[in-house]
Amino acid sequence: MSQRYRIAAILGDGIGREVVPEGLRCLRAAAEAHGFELDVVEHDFACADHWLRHGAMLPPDWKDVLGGFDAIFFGAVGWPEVVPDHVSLWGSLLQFRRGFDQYVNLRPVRLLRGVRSPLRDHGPGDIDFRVVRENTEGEYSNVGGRIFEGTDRETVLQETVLTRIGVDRVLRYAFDLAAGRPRKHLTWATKSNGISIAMPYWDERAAAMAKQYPDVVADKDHIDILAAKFVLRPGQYDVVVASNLFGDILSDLGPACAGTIGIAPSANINPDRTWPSLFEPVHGSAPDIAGRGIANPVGQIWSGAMMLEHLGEPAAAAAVLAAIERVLADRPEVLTPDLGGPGTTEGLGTAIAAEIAW
Ligand code: GGG
Repeated sequence: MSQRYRIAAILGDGIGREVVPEGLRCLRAAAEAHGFELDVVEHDFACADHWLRHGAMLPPDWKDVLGGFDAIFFGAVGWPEVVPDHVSLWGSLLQFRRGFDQYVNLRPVRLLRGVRSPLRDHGPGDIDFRVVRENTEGEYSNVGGRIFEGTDRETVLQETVLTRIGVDRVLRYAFDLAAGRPRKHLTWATKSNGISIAMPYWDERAAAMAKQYPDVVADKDHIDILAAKFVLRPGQYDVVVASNLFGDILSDLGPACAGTIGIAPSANINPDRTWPSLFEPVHGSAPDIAGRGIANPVGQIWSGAMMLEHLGEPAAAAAVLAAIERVLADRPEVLTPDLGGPGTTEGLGTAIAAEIAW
């Protein structure tokens, strides 16, 4: 009997509603070609429409509803005309990351064949690194408040939260990842000269972890110069580990250097496998282009490949990525406008699915 995986699909808002169907199209093609089954259940929460109907982003029993799936395939969240962005994010995606202890956000950055980098002198293969973003604490703490509101003493505080368990577990994941890669190089992002309590602690834990990995060449960069070096010399990076906010920024900047944020995938991983992991493109809901059928589905499809890898289908995952690369390189007529082509979301998704099935 063939292996069967239960997948929760959440389309979310904006272009999430356009790219998830293309991701599913490609996943189904991969399942057919590689002899496994996908049991996909779509959920209509974690979107502005759910907020309008119920006054909340999620149903109260969301954890029971999603907790039994093998993985979650997520689009994008955010429709600021209806729900303030911090409300929609804290009401959905951040609940999933925390509730399912998805403490690693793995975001590959690769310059693929067929994609032009805005950086001079960079071609396919020249950029290939992984951003490991801490995903459950740090600057995304929701700890703080406002006092003396509406007075001239109005004061706003928001704390960064680092726990020893939280820092060590994401560092360990990143060092393990670096140890398994040919270059065995890890850079940790910091800002310990300015953020004088939290970041020296982050540095201390990273330096202690480095001692346990003598084969990994580990160094640190302050976030400001690290961002500059991503643009100037992205080829020097291999694994970059960063706090929640720094990792979020770096994992948008990296793919922008590698052509377009539209192709960037991510995996919100619960490495202990006690809860489902969640796979989503790095990009958001992009209200400015939503509904026009021109969003790039590659970030969603590549996230699907990461999901297959996580589920234990590495051959199918590799086939999806190879199909993406072939279509990007050889089918300029189906590429979406962010890639310089005249194509549509559906056209690009269909072309990649056909290539997987071939
Ligand atoms: N597909 C990802 C998405 O919807 N992102 C919206 C967003 O603002 N994310 C912030 C984050 O990843 O922390």
